[in-house]
Amino acid sequence: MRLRWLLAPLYLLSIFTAAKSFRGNPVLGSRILNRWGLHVMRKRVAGRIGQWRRRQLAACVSAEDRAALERDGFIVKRDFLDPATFQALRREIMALEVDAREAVIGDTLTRLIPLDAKTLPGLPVTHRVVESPAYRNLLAYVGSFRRRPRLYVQTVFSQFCAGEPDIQSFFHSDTFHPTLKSWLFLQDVAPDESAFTYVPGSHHYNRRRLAWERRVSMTAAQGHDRLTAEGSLRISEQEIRRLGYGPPLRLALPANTLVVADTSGIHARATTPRQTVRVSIWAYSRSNPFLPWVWGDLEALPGIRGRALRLSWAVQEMFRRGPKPRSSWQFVGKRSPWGEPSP
Ligand SMILES: O=C(O)CCC(=O)C(=O)O
Ligand SMILES: [Fe+2]
Repeated sequence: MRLRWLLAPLYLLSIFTAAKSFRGNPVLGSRILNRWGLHVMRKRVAGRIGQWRRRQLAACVSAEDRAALERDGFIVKRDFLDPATFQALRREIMALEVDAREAVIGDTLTRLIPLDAKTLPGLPVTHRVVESPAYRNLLAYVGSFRRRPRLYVQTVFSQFCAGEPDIQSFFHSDTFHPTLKSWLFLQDVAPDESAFTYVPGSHHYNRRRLAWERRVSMTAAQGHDRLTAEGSLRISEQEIRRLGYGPPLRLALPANTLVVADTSGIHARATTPRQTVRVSIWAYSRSNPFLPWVWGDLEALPGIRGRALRLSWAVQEMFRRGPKPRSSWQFVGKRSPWGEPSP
């Protein structure tokens, strides 16, 4: 209890950061403050500042891409790379065999291989693609920051084992402010496979959405839904309709399609009845959403550049106590993106 009081100033200050856990922070999770509108106010202010940052970056993408993001909350670029570059990139990724991290969440195993200062120098085509203005400008615009995204080869093995559906397969918003995730699919994703699914327009909030968020935020800290308690509000399809949004769109897309999404909108990973493998170059970026500028990337500093991800993983490992359940992220030794996981 005393510790909570000592931490009170930090809890208060985190109102002005990307902190999102209702359960982990008694200020953000306070029923009274959220009844008065704390959560909704953070969403509105961060949304406005995010729009302003995006306007600063508007010149780096086409009018068509800006219109797609505004309308849908995501941008889809089919045939993103020319065929020869795509094949060369795919060959490089297929031949990778390096230290990977895995987690089994519900019935799904996800493997992550970082694309960073350790792996990228051995992957010249991939390196060129992920540093290219065509790629980085789209990510910067949707993410509303000129920052180095965290990059990985992500492999999703659906129906890897018997279990509950993967938590990613329930509709949710990742966080309260504009934020970026992107997938460059390295193989086709068929309509009955684990396609990324998004509710078009749900990155915009209307009055009903704000009223719903206010209601949920009041009890999220005590509620039994872990995702919601951690600040990624889960929502049912019925509720999505009630808030006035249209039907979810399953993005079943051919290889060499780039999807760049604002995952503050409502989305999920489609469930599939089959064992499937989905490999993509996955990018993720999140910054303090209240910053009124797009620059200032600490992760681009010499010495940290391209190493931030492994540093943060090393810190996580340092603080980890006790046995690691398979549901938590851990290094599993050398893996290749398409390699069969161990049972
Ligand atoms: O992998 C997907 O299709 C979506 C998963 C998801 O919800 C996320 O990464 O935030
Ligand atoms: Fe998500």
